[in-house]
Amino acid sequence: MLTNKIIKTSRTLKVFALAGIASAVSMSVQAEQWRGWNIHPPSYPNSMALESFAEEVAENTDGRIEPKVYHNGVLGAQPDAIEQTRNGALNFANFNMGPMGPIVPATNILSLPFIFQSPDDMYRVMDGDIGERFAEALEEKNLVALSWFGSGARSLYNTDHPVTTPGDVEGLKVRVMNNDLYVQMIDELGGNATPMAYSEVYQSLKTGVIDGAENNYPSFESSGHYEVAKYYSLTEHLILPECLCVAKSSWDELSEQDQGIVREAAQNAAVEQRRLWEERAETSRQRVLDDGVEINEVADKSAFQAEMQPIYDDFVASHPDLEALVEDVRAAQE
Ligand code: BDP
Repeated sequence: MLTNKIIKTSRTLKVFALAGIASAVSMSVQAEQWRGWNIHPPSYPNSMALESFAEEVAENTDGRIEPKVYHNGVLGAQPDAIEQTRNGALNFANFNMGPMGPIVPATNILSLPFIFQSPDDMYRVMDGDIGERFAEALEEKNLVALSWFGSGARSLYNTDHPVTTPGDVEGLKVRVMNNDLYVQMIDELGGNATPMAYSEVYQSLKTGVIDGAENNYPSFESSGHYEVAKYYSLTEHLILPECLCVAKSSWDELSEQDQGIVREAAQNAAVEQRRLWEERAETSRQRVLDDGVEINEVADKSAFQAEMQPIYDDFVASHPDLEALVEDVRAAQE
């Protein structure tokens, strides 16, 4: 009887011990579920690139990290998503540098109108040492920028008339992204700027709360704004980089090996995004033209640039520590 009991007990212990090992093993292979924020619909170049990133990370880490992308801004507006990624509630995201300015002042340099001469110049600058300096500034605010996406050039559009001179902006109510710099930008042109979430722009255009906004071809098209705003004027005043950013807390938890995998996947995603972008910009341009949008060139962009000088002056006056970086961004394009 007694021996029987001992045998039984030791069997039970063995079973517990095995269960313990099993749960330890399953804990060590338990996947990190990463939630990723994305404002665009699934067919947008950035979205497709984020999906490839997620897939490559899951595959190359053998499922240790399982990123999932939430498209269409369902996880919130961009300024909120930036905060959530900074505090680790979200793990990764594709952010535009426009709404980043209020949090990371150095990135406002990228929002100075006409700071980049072309998207290619922007890529060249961001892919080099200067891009590293922006990445360091982001990291100080708990965002690890692993690669840079493109977003073409942003131009003004409205429901009423073509814009060919700064005077044509006079009195227009223009939606801008959340950044005081853009309020000043529209003010200098004599318009009235309204910072507003991207998701609210369509309805606001339709109901006349605003007369116009500004964006690149793919966003102008995919958001449906072109259905309402029929005048797209090629001011090309902003050429903004976007990051594939990971929350610093998520990044710091990774082994060196996994950091390497995640970084490489982000860089591959940027290559893909930039390629897809080229195609999509053309498709979107064609689509809005087919829908009756009038696209006009702006022959004298220097007239718009001249109006922007106070923004540069004020920026440097309030951020003397950033003056050198402004100069370096400019000099890198000479
Ligand atoms: C798009 C950007 C997106 C911005 C949006 C906007 O890719 O990140 O949120 O513009 O205007 O071009 O808010």
